[in-house]
Amino acid sequence: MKKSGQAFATFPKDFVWGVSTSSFQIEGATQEDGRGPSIWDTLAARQGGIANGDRGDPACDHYHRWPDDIALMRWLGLDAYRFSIAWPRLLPRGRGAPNPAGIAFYDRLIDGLLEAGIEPWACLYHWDLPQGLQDLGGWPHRDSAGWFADYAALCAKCFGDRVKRFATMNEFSVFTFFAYALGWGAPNISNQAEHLKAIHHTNLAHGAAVDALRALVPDAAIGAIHSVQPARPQSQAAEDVEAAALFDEVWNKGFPDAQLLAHYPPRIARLIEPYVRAGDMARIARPLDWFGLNHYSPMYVRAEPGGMRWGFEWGALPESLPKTDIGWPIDPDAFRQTLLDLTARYRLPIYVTENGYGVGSGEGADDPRRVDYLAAYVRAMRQAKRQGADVRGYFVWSLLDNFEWGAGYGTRFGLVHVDFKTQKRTPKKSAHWYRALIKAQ
Ligand code: IFM
Repeated sequence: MKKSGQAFATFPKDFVWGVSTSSFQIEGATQEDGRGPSIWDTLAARQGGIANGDRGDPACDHYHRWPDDIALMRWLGLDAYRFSIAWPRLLPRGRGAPNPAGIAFYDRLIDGLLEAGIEPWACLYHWDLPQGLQDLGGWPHRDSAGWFADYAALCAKCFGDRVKRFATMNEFSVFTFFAYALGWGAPNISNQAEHLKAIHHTNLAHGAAVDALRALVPDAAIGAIHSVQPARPQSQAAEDVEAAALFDEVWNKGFPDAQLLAHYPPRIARLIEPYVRAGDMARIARPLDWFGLNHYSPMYVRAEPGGMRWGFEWGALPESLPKTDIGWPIDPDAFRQTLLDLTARYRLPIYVTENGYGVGSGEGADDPRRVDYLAAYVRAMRQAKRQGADVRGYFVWSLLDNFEWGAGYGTRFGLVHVDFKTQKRTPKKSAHWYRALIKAQ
């Protein structure tokens, strides 16, 4: 990887520079002002659910410290901020009577962002399903599409006068795969039939939410956010190549193909058929304005009968590739290629809604490896743009060190260091680097 140096890649004036976060990972205050429990609260309360017994409190206490966090964003010089709305804050049981205090929190946040000249990009779902809806069957229940559409309509009515960028969900493939194939993420159920139903119903929920948002906020630019990491076989053995092709459908293509091309990729299509009703694909494939890409690194896969309920397992990583502190391969050229491939396949403007560098533990504000990683990925994005990729914006994951799901507070992705005991925020070297990059545009 080349060193970051001082010369910054430059981008058009209207290129959007931002950071991303999500509600459960930063807000804390899980029991305050009428918020209901989410499936991640339930998992965290279970013995051994999250590393170190960590929970959604205190996270970054963003629920109270949002003015400080907006000040940090302003200091960074951001154009936009992608956050997610906590469904259980607005609708404590997932449906029924809205919670005015939850709505008021996002009103304050959105108004604060607009006053600071930062565009709010709201994602409606970043994995914190209300536990009340899980109790009714969660995403494998077909009614979940309607529950989500009603919640989307509420968000549109409350915030659509000021928010004009909406994403329906973040990383459909990841939260369904972790929950229903690996049994690792909430609600922690490992069962392939449930996984297939969850895939189809989150796709239906997406389509229904797009319709609700369009009807209520006609001038909104609406997208969905996908995790796309090139799937590579561990070896050239036929079974590993086939395993990587299947993994590619489950992780990368199952959702955007359904939403943008109106069909499932072939291997999934055969399995999901029992759950698809007449007219469903048209309900899912509603016109969209942009493609949200979360990209970190290529993934290596090998065949393993029965592995992860699908017949594959994580493969060995090539020795030759450098890795992040948490062992993710560093390969900026894979990012460049992904941007070109997505432009060709889906023909939508792409916003990179996540890219970042994770560190296992013990990191302070001195993070030169994160700076090198981000600099190399931004350069690769510039190259992809020159080669024809329609990429219009870039959001670093993440503004703050935060709750990293199953790893709890042990893994840090922030540009800004958070001391979780005192809640002191300290911009890292990477924050200074990102600020200078934005200034140089
Ligand atoms: O923290 C997560 C985020 O919630 C979804 N995308 C990947 C990030 C890093 O693991």
